[in-house]
Amino acid sequence: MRFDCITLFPEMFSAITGSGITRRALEQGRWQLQLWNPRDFSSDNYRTVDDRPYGGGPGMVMLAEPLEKAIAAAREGAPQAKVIYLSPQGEPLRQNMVKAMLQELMQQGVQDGGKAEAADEARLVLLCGRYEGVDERLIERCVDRQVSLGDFVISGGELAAMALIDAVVRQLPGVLNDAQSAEQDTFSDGLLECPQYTRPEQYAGSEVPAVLMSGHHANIVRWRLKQSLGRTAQRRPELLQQRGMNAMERGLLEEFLQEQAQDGKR
Ligand code: 9WO
Repeated sequence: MRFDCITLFPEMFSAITGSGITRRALEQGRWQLQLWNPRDFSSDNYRTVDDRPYGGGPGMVMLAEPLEKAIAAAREGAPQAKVIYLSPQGEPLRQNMVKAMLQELMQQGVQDGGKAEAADEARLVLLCGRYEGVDERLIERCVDRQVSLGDFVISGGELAAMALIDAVVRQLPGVLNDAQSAEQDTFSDGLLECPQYTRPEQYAGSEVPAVLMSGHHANIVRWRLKQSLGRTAQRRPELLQQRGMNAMERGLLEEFLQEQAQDGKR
């Protein structure tokens, strides 16, 4: 699987190539990164990649031509590769979208002959904007999809692109070990994570919940699900609404709320 990023700041991507799970998966050949700097595709001696916005106003807008040339270079040999523009105007990224992207990429890899070249032919192009954005005609001509991480503005698309790559790569088979399994993540079953504890047993006068020290596995599983349901109900009720609950889960949520009311009285 190959990610091609169009970026004026290729050095930033050392954040995912240089550390952690994404680095290990890269070293194992499970994914590849190609970086394309629009400056290398500009047509003047100054290597210009931006200009003032028509209609006036602050800031600069990225020129269409160097970006289109960079995108063409990124797609060479993979005409089916989709182009994603990371922007606050995009569709909100969700875990389901991450999973669908992974599926689509793995499907591309299979169609293009499996095994060796597959890692290369399953390709996603990520367009990272800077300044005030990108000439709209470039978006119309080249972008298949716009994706947003949420309703906030940052200085450019790079951090968002890296977040997207990280989210997809950690879903690849064999990237996480059993203990880290992506199936245990928040959102794998549409719920927030339960609280986590590690040593020491007492910290700043506060104890680890007794059930976690009991060694009673079934009770622990039940407690964790109850906490996840309770947290999701209180912090992200819309997630629980979408997901629904079975009778057992409704009982656990009821228990959570009663226990919380009890704790409140103490
Ligand atoms: C910059 C700017 C400067 C002066 C006046 C108005 C301005 N708006 C912007 C702006 O929104 N720039 C964006 C920076 C252009 C597209 C790339 N950038 C970006 C992507 N910021 N935030 C994102 C992003 C991407 C995905 N999810 C959340 C945020």
